[in-house]
Amino acid sequence: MKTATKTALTIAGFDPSGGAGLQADLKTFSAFGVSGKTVVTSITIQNTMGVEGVHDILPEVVEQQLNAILIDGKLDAIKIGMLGNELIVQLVVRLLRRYRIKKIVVDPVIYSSSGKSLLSASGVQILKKELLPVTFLLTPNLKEAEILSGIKIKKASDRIRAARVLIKMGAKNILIKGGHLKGKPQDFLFDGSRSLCFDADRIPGGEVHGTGCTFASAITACLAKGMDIDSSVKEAKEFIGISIIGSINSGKGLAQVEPMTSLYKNAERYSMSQRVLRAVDILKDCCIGGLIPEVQSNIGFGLENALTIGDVIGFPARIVKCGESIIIPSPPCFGGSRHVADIVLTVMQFDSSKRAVMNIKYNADLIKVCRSLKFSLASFDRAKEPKKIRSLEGSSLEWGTAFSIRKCGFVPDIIYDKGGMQKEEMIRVIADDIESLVEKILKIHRRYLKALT
Ligand code: PXL
Repeated sequence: MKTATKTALTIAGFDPSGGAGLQADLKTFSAFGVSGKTVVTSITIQNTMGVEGVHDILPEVVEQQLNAILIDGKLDAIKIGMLGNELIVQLVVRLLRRYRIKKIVVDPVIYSSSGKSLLSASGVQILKKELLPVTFLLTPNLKEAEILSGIKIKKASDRIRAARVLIKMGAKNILIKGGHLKGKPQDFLFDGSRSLCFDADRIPGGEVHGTGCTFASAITACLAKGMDIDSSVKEAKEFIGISIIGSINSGKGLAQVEPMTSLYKNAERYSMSQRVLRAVDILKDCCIGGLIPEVQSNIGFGLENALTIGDVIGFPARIVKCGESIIIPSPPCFGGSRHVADIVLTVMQFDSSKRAVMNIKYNADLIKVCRSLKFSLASFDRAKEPKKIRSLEGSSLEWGTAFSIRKCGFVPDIIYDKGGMQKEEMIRVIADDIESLVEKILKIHRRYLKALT
């Protein structure tokens, strides 16, 4: 028999576009390995362009759904999102009280991103009066915190006043999300005596639909797994960042957060390491030792949307010349090749479809070979690197790569330089992916061998 995993329930609205509400919540629970259950409170009519209509479910139908789930087994945590109206708020509170569930996260959904009301005015009053006293964590955005507390939040210090009011109303913990304030998005957690701020960098791009639901569900999943509130918020914050970076543009309106991003990324990581291992096996079999420079070679292959060195797989102990062939002293890993990863990340900023790079030795014959293969080439001169950049460790290759691409007008197949003070001259071969990189390397290798004989 399958062992029971942790379970979480979401009580929320249905969004046909799949970006927010129940669907986002369920995906998020799954991404954390938590088994999810869903009770629908309202059917919204919406797509990526906004909410057109709202049809609340009959209160007795919500009650029957909730009862069916509550009698069926233990829930480790509950997330509450859109409730629609006061009758639904009331019955949810009544049932939750009866079952004495402790870990209740309330995302007080009042308006949609497009401004449509998702909770009636009297629903807001009942939420304040009856739902907050059973709430373990309330996760309002700034506007919701203002509406519920009656306090205008203009600056960071207003948050604690609003949070105090909400604690007085009965919620045990308040997390006021700062995503809509100017500057760095900072979330503010308060338990009545202790406060904690969570910082993150603002992710470029416009507004993304479904972030509130996904964030609150991620916290709920962490709480369900037994994590404490601080670690739950921290982990959920990381998760929502990754899910925003992976957001999907599937319609004519807003992009939608993608809670599966971290799972997709991990699956991609696994398949990439397999592909890279296969690639070096081929390079080994083809005895490309003659292409390896004094400082040895490395390969970098970036995840789709790679942003940091940790998103680029490479060989921590490089690819080492061993006579005519090569050896791999240690297996590839993400974050394993700083220099080549710097090149991959820079290339990807110009053309995200070019994700693989390998450095090979430079000589005039090899440049001739690359030209004869009709590869596009660009070069940079290390002596021309601005002093300011040279003093920054690790930035030379980024500068040289960006310089070459700008000069060329596109990402070429080859970027080379003739070295500098204690820097060996080098050729970097650039390709879409690891397989086409191997193809290019082997073309160079074969023609180079021919040229030598
Ligand atoms: O993001 C708030 C929200 C929550 N739940 C549902 C929604 C929306 C916003 O549109 O549709 C169902």
